[in-house]
Amino acid sequence: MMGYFVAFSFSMLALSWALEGGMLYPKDSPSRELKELNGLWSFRADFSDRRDQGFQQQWYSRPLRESGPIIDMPVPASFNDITQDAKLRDFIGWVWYEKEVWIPQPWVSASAGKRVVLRVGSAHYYSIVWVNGAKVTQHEGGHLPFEADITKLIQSSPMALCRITIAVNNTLTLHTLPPGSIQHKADNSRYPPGYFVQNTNFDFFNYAGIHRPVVLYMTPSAYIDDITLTTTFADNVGSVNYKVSVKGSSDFTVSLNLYDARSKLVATALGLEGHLLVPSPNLWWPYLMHDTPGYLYSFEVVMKAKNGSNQYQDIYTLPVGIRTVEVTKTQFLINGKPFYFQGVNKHEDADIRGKGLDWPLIVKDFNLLKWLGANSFRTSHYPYAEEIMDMCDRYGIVVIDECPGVGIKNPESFGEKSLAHHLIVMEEQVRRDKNRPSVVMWSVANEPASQLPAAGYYFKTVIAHTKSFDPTRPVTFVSNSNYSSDKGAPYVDVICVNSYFSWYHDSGHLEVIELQLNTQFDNWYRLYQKPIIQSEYGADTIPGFHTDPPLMFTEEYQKAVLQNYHAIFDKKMKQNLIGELIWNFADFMTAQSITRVVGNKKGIFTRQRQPKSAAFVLRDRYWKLANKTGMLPPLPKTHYFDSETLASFEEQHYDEYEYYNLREYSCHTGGKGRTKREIGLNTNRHCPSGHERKILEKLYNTELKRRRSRSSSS
Ligand code: BDP
Repeated sequence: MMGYFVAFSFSMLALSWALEGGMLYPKDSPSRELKELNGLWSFRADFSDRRDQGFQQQWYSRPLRESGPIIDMPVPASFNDITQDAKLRDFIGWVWYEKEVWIPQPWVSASAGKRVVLRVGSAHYYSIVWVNGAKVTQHEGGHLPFEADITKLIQSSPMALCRITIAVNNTLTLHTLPPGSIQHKADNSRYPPGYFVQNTNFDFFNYAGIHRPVVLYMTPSAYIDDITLTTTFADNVGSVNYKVSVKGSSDFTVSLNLYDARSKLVATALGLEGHLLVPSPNLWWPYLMHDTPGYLYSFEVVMKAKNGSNQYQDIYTLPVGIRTVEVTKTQFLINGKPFYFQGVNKHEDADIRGKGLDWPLIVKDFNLLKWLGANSFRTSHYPYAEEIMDMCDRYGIVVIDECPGVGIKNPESFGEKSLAHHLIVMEEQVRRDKNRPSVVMWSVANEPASQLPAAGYYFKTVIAHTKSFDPTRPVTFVSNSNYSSDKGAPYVDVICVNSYFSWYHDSGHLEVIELQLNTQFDNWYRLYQKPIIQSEYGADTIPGFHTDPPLMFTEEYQKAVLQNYHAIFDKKMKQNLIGELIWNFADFMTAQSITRVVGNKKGIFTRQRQPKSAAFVLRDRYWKLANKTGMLPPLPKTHYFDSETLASFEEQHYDEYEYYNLREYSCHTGGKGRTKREIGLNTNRHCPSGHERKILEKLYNTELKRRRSRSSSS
């Protein structure tokens, strides 16, 4: 399978998907059902010397509790920080998960015409799955979903408990993504027998386990397998271009319905491929660029099939945002308008759960992004959970969708074997995220050794391959190589550069930042004439450390680094700088090292999501930028509030209001023709000021008092 890729020429690679079938996010519909398997699973790490006891003893062939001791393990979560056992925290090798579940009877009966699928949102990194002792699938790589059709298996013993066993191995080699290497330390005077460590070239803790939801879902046996949507917009008409694939029957009809956000039908069509035209569409806009960012239509596919005398219907609905993306020599255009990435880099990382999906954390992070005035993030350094990406689509948060190609440094990791795997990973990632309006660019790697001779062919191939599956989005990778020796940069659409002036170089010398940054931008632009994103910059900061003048690791130093960078950003954004992404949104865990104090502390928020001083600097900047670049949606000059709507309006617009200036206001007290008491509020957006909320409250209360005293005196 792997050899398949390298045997074909470059142009052949562009012609076909190697992956079998689609990877639609499992959801309920009138024809589909879902059973979540999140919660407690049985768990055992295989501590045997060769980590192969589980396979020798076939732990999958009977309940895990029968082959040895088990512990409870939450899913989704990394296993590393769940117990007090240091050996498990740093464990490398196979861990075994197991859950026993009942399958709903209507799913199982052979005559019911149903298909049952087991889907894992992601597991780190290599997974093998058994159901009732029979192997059903295996998958290489974390961060992306995989699934297995288990219909036949469960139909063969319909009344039995279904035992799901998943073995997961977190070992990284030179050919995995991310790459790593196992180092055996043979000196018995210094290390115990069999001692080995996992080396990696990336700066985050190598959390492992089942990180995203595991579900069983049911579809009819003739079913909608995949949907590919692209959108265009011209002359005030939007076009949703669709391609649907159906499996399980060759005798079927497909109809498509497009609904707006109020569930009003706006277009219909028939057939597997075509266009739905939407006159005067509501476009999908980024947060702070429009007053209804993240506008989504619903694309409904209704498939009716026959298999002999059996009839099936399958319904699947996908959100779709109508928007365009374009790159010029100096700009990034969304819907034809210049877009500036004022954003962050993130990690999936938190106390206790590690990289496990966690709803409270997700919602908190989106609230912080909105608070910050951030309109975008990069999924540094791997694809994030589908649930997070859904939020981006809905909130209008723009995403640079990065694959797990982080730390590709060793020449061997640029060889054919690694390349073949990288191509599959890009296919899986595009297959998963291709329909998301929030995703505006793919990033195929972070800080590879792109100065190596092999990097030229490698990135040319990976980028072309990605484009062959998605010609609608630009592709990049993030570089920290010297501009003059980077072999991959000729193939990217946007130059993304990381730099840490006054931190890793010229440590403590804030005064060099402006000059060095200016030179960096000039050099890259002169050579490539492509727009540039500062894809990382920042400084480690221990919250609560303060000095003046600023010293490294203090909150003042982090602020000063940011401000020095911002001075040049302000200049360059008038030329060809199209974005700035702070490193990092929040502190995160790393491997232990003498340069890390319980993790990387470059967050503007702590790991517990509390702001450091720099968060306020960035917040001020982002809201001002949105205001200055005209990205804030124009507020109507005057708002009228009656008593019922006032509270909810304030609630919804609270963030924006802090940054719009309220110049004058006036009260309308229900003159002729007015049935409700109203308060009018005039805004002027060019002069940020304090909290209108307070002014509104005051206005409202004064007005209330006045009316009460009037009515009691009359
Ligand atoms: C960059 C890496 C990022 C690191 C960061 C740092 O892309 O993953 O965490 O440096 O050192 O080089 O803080």
